[in-house]
Amino acid sequence: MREALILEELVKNIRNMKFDTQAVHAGTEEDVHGAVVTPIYQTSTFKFKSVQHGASLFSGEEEGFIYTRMRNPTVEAMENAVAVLEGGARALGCGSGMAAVHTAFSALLKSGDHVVCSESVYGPTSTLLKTVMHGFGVETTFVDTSDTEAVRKAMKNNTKVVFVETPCNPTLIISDLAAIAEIAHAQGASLVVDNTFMGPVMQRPFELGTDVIVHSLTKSLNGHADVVGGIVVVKDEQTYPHFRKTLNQIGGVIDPFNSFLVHRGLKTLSLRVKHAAESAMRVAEHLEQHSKIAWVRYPGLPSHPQYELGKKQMSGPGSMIAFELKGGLEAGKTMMNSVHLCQLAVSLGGVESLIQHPASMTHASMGREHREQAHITDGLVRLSVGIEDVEEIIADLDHALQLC
Ligand code: LCS
Repeated sequence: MREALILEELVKNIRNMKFDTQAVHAGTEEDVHGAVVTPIYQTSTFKFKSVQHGASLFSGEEEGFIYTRMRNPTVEAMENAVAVLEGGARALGCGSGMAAVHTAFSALLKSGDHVVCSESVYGPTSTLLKTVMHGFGVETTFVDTSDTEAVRKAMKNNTKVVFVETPCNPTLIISDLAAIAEIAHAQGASLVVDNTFMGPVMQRPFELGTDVIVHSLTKSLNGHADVVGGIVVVKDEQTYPHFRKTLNQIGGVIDPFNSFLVHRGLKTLSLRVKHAAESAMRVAEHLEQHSKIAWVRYPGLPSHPQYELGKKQMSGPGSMIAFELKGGLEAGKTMMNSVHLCQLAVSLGGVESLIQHPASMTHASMGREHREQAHITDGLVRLSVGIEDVEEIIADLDHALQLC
C-alpha cells in the first residue's frame, strides 16, 4: 500500500522516474476524454470566452491557448517530453533542426558578438554562421573543439556563445563538454550543444555544464524518417521566456501533426538507439578489419582518438560510423552506388541504415578549405546504422566492397 502511494506520487512527478518510463509517459497530460496519447490539436487558433478572456490571455494574467504559433497542446506535449528526457527546464519545438539552431543563435546573440564553433559541424550550421549571422554583425571562429586549449585561445571578450557538436558531424571527433563549459562560463558565454548525434539516451550535456541543447528532431528523436523538425532545450526556467519570445517572433515553429509523430517516436527512443548502437559496434569492428578499408572512426572502437573521453562522457557509442576506403573517393563512390539494403540518402538516426558522401552532400556548402581544415576528406563515407538485422547490413556492405 505504502509502495503504491509512493509510486503514485512518482508518476505525478515524471522527473523522478527512470528514463524508459519517462520516454513512454512524459508530456502526456490527463485528457478530457481519457485519451491515452495526446490528440492532434490540428487548429491554428483557439476561441476566447469573451473579449476580457482574450485580453487576459494576451497579458499573461490567465493561462491558456491563443494561437498555434505561440502555443499548442500537441506541440507542448512533445516539447515537455523532450525537456524531461534531456533533463532541461523547458523546450521549444521548431520547424527543423536548422530553425532550432537559428532560434538559439537569435536568442543569445546580437550585433558585435562573437561565437566559437566546432570546425567540424553540420554544413548548414557553419554556413548559417558565415552568412546570415555574419550579415547581422556576428563573427565566428571555427576551432577543433576536441582541443580544449584551442577553445580557450579562441575565446574573446565579446564571445557570447560556444557551439559544440560532439561527436561531430561527420568526423565523429569528441569534445570534452565539462572542460569547455568551464571555459565558456569563465567568459560569461553560454555553451550550446547540438546533441543530435547521441541524443539523451547516450549523452547528457546538461549534466556536464551545457546551457542550451539543440536537436534535429528529424533524426533519432523521431527516428522514422517521416518528419523534419527541431528543438531547443533550455536548462534554466529563467531563460525560457526570452527564448519563447524569440521563437514566436522568428516564427519557425513545428506543427501539431509533426509534433504528434515525434512524441510517438520518443516512446521507443531508448530501444531503437541501443539496438542501433549494438549493431553499429559490430559493423564498425567488421569494417575495421576489412582489407578494402583504410580507416574507420567510431566512438566504440579503441582506435578512436578520444576513445577514453567518449567512454567517460557518453553511455554508449551511437550509431554513426565514418570510414574511408583504400581506393579513396572513387572506390567510395562505387561502394555507395552498390549497396542495396543501406540506402544512399542523407539524414541519420532512423530505423533504416543510410549511407552518404559528406564532401559532395551534407558538407558541400562548407567549401573545400573549411572541409580540409576540419579533416572532412573527399574519401570519407558516412554510415548511419539502422535497426535492420545486423548480419544483413554487414552482408550488404561486404557485397558492395567486393565490387570496389
Ligand atoms: N544538427 C545536426 C548535427 C545535423 O546532423 C542536422 C541535419 C541538423 C542540425 C539540421 O537539422 P534539420 O534542419 O535537417 O532537421 N543533418 C543532416 C545530415 O547529416 N544529413 O541530412 C541532414
